Amino acid sequence: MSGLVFSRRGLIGAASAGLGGLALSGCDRLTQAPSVDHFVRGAQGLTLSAQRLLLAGQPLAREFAAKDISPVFKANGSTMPNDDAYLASMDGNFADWKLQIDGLVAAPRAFSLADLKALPSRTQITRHDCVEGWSAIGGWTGVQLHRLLSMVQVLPKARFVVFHCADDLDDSLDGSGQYYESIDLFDAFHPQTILAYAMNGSPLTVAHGAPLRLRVERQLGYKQAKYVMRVELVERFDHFKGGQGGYWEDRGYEWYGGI
Ligand SMILES: Nc1nc2c(c(=O)[nH]1)N[C@H]1C(S)=C(S)[C@@H](COP(=O)(O)O)O[C@H]1N2
Ligand SMILES: [Mo]
Repeated sequence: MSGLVFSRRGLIGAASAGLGGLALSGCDRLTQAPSVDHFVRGAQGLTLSAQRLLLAGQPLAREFAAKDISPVFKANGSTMPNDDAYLASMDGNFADWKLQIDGLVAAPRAFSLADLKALPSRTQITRHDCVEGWSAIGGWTGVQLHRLLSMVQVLPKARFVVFHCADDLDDSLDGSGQYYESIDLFDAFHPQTILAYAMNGSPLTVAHGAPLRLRVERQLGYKQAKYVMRVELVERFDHFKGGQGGYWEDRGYEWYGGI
């Protein structure tokens, strides 16, 4: 496997060659035809398993024991979104809340909190590192993002996952202060990348991002988007807000916030 460079197009190309030399270029037009639809689906499946194979060599972020959990885990950034729809939903204990997943997917879908909790979950105790100079160990339970992505069927064109949040940090009227984040498909399919609804065994509090927040454990605190309302699959993110792929990235932070 050494010497393999991660490239969705390369993998799809290899897959299509193996399936009889069909080229996938121009697949946007081809997906209209039902006979070709079957083939594209097959290629997508192959791409996902190829991704999993590549991820097999990927390190997991360190996981800790329950005894290591920090007695205090600071809440940082927004701790109470100011959005009316969010606040109304919060008053109803998020019973009417839904996570929308759309963009470059074949089957866009909305998930209630109950839907998400009914799926298999993952719990991980990890260290959160904020660029402001503090760290804390916490336990997170949620659904692995790859499960949701396979349910909505990511299209071959997709390269990034954008998380749209409920909070507007600088209260700007034009929405430019709305928190958002993005990761590539590599991180999106990583087994420790989860959308968490519980922290240290209890439902996520509003201060920590209720009802749902991202945990992408090999990256810094600002990537861990809280109050996630919508997950959008995109080919590029330069048309969002400041074009750098995240609220803090638009204000100078690195897009890949590796630890
Ligand atoms: N929606 C949203 N997500 C966010 C933030 C925010 O202000 N709004 N702050 C980020 C930063 S800088 C950090 S360190 C963590 C803090 O998560 P915590 O409040 O659970 O400690 O959330 C990140 N995700
Ligand atoms: Mo942070």
